[in-house]
Amino acid sequence: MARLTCSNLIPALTFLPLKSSLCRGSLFFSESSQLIGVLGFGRRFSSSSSGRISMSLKAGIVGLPNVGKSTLFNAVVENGKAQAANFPFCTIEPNVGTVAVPDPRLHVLSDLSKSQRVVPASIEFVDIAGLVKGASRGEGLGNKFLSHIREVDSILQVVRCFEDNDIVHVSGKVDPKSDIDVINLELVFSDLDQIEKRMEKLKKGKARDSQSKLKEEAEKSALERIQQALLDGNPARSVTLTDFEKDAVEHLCLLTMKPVIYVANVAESDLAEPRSNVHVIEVMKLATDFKSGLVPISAQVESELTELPSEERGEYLHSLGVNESGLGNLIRETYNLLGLRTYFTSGEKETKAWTILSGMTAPQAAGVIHSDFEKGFIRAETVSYDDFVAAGSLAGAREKGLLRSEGKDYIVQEGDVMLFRFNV
Ligand SMILES: Nc1nc2c(ncn2[C@@H]2O[C@H](COP(=O)(O)OP(=O)(O)OP(=O)(O)O)[C@@H](O)[C@H]2O)c(=O)[nH]1
Ligand SMILES: [Mg+2]
Repeated sequence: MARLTCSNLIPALTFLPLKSSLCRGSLFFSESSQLIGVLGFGRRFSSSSSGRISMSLKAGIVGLPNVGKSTLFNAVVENGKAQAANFPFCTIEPNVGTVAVPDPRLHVLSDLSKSQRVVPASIEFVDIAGLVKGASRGEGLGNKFLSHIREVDSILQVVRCFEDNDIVHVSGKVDPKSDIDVINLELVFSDLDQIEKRMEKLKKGKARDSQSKLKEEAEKSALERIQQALLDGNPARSVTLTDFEKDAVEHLCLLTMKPVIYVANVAESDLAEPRSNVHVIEVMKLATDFKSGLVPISAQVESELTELPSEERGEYLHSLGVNESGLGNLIRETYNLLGLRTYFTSGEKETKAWTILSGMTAPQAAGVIHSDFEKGFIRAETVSYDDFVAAGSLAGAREKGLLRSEGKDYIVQEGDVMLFRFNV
């Protein structure tokens, strides 16, 4: 099962801040003691390999100072108000905002079900202060900055690929490879430092029972291999670990364990053909070597788009030679990078996208709506998105024999439309 790290730093049971009304669930159908479906509950979560669900899904925007991180944050987060200005270390405290994941299937389902409202899946973006060489030793905003990165589940590394003599570059020239090296090296140094401290503690071996001893041994063995990988210049995520080892090292929240997407911030003139920019080609090569994603974007254009009335946005994009804004792509890539999947509930009250981790069973997926759904799970009436659309409704799917009654071991598939039966 996909794993997300460090969310245990976030207090349990944080409700989605999209709408305050989401904090209260409403049961919409009851059949003797069985309740079917709940609308309105929203929870953020992540999961360890044990299947235990904890809260939060955060993508951290990281990079050198003055490369466009806050500009991107303001574009991606509705009503984003981070200060973005032409001087390094403009951002000190992190800016946090929630972003809806665009999904055209939601509107199709909502039209078919005549839903009163549509609730998309969401992820949280965190705009973090710029990082410079020596940060792991306290340079620039140093260690404080690094602790903010520890709290996120994935990293969006913004790399400056636009030339503009008016915008200060902290090292004096646009050089993506050198910029990426600086960031990655600081993350590696910070992890090495943490591993060294942890190894010292583990040497003292405080485990009392055999189970704890086993875990300590697993942690030690994993950390030795990670340390070697880091010394060879490779990230912690490149090391193959067993689920038990992953669990054992999870509490360290290693920075290079987090998945990365490189966001190539290009000039508006490069938007139509980003590959014509040599800097983008360079970032592309590195992203392939590091088995990471790449999304070219113009933070400047995206932020200008948010200032325009929606009817003028298409025309502006057209004038730049592109059909759509790059934000949807960035959000979807981030969602995929986190190993997330979507299932839907759809009824007259609302159509809603629920976020789960790849590999979750039906009761675990039900638990995302409410823990009672997981505890009292009986079965899940399930139909694929395509079959739902073909049949026009859940009732239509039932008539055509397309509605399946799935049990506790069913692995929820991307796009399933579900109705849970459970005992409370
Ligand atoms: N020409 C151009 N300027 C940009 C682009 N993106 C950002 N800028 C400018 O670069 C400057 C810095 O942008 P910010 O978004 O504040 O950069 P940051 O990475 O958040 O900087 P720190 O918070 O200091 O680390 C601002 O003046 C932006 O207008 C871009 O795509 N093209
Ligand atoms: Mg900033």
